[in-house]
Amino acid sequence: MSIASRAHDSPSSTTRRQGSIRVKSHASDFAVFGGQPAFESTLHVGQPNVGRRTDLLRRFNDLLDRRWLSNDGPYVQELEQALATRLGVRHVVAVANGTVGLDIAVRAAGLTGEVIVPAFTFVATAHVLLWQGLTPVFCDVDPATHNLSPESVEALVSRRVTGIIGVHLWGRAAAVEELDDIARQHGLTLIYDAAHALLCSHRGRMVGGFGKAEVFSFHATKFVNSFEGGAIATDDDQIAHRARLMRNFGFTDYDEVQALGTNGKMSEVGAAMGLTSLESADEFVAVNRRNYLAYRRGLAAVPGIYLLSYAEAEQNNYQYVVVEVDGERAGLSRDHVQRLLQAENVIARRYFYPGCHRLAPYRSMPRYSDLQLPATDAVASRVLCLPTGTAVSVEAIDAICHVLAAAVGNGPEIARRLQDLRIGPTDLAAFERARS
Ligand code: T4K
Repeated sequence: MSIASRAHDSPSSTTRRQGSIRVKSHASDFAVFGGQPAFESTLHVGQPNVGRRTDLLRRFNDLLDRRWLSNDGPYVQELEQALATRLGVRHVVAVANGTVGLDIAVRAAGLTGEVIVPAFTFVATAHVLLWQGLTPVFCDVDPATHNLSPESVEALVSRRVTGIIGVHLWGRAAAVEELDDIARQHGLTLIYDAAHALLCSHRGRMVGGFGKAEVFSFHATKFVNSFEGGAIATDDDQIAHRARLMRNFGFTDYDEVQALGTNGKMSEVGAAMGLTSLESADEFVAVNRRNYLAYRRGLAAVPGIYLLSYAEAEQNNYQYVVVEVDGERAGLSRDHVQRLLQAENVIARRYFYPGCHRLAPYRSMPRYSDLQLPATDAVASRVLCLPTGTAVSVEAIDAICHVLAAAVGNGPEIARRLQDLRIGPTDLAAFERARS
């Protein structure tokens, strides 16, 4: 990534440079209206972190020399041990990805019938349930935390419900005490989708040990990655045993299958990346925190664009920089902001718009077609994730914040011009036409 370095050459614009930032003062300075983009190359949310390359390549050589590429190899075992130690849990079962991990955890924990899940989450959380014939009961979130609202969970408990999947969205822990109480009172099994929450804590305790099991993702876009990958963490010996069997077709010996299972194994090459990534995790967190603080400084005085905060008393991985755009105060909707940034070569993401209940296949299923989840709708219409991670410098963040401040400064005019151009949130063709 590099901030645009050429001086602006369009005679029709007043864009000028200040330090390394291309200053935008008027609506016409924005790339969406023909100005020079703030960045010459594209900035993404989720650009992968890469740990120490020499260690990674050494591990690749080792595993090739060993000719042990998968099936519970030494790197997988080492990664599981390293994670169990860092998380303070009895068992970690490494898996091929977070989705398979959730699938296995749901089965290993014995969930049946209906399961309460937030609608404001990555669709995988819901898909694993429907995929195995269970019924997701979509629940609203608390608009302040973006996590399951315990009151709404309580209201959805019925005799068909056997469990709850809480999500620690953005790495901020769910309301674990309240959810624990509800689960205990009603005899429900509580598990967590901890895809975002590796190395995060709640009241000083590491995520990984809450509920019956917690599932992490080590997808390429996560701050610790194993290319693809995930892990189930649990203190429950039975769940761990079942998860290990299920991960490997139910095999207990060469010719002995004891249970139904799938292929959820992590490869050795993935585990090598995971170990290397985990070794640099504290450095990644430090960069993410630096970036988060840079956004906090840069957006502090921008009306209508509010950065979601992380509790400093806890351990956080800061891997998601999340803002909420208040359209009225900013003079621009979230979708307008996303469009503007896209033209500046900043690909911000509307995670997790529009909420699972409004995605296929759920939205056309009678159970969900009229479902009203006002907090989910409101949050999903405001949230925008901004680029961070080791591929993003403070200088780049200053430039993004400058673009956002200037956009809000010209909010009503920009909104009007975008509307005149009929640029909608997913209208890429119109966007390209407007740019050319
Ligand atoms: N539960 C929750 C709450 C989750 O958020 C997720 C996954 C899961 C469960 C399931 O875990 P996994 O089965 O995935 O392990 C991405 C990720 O694919 C997904 O892992 C993640 N959550 C989700 C929030 O984000 P997309 O659809 O946004 O991916 P994509 O291809 O648009 O990539 C995101 C950005 O990252 C792009 O702008 C480009 C950049 N990127 C991506 C890759 C793969 C790179 O720069 N390099 C890369 O190698 O889902």
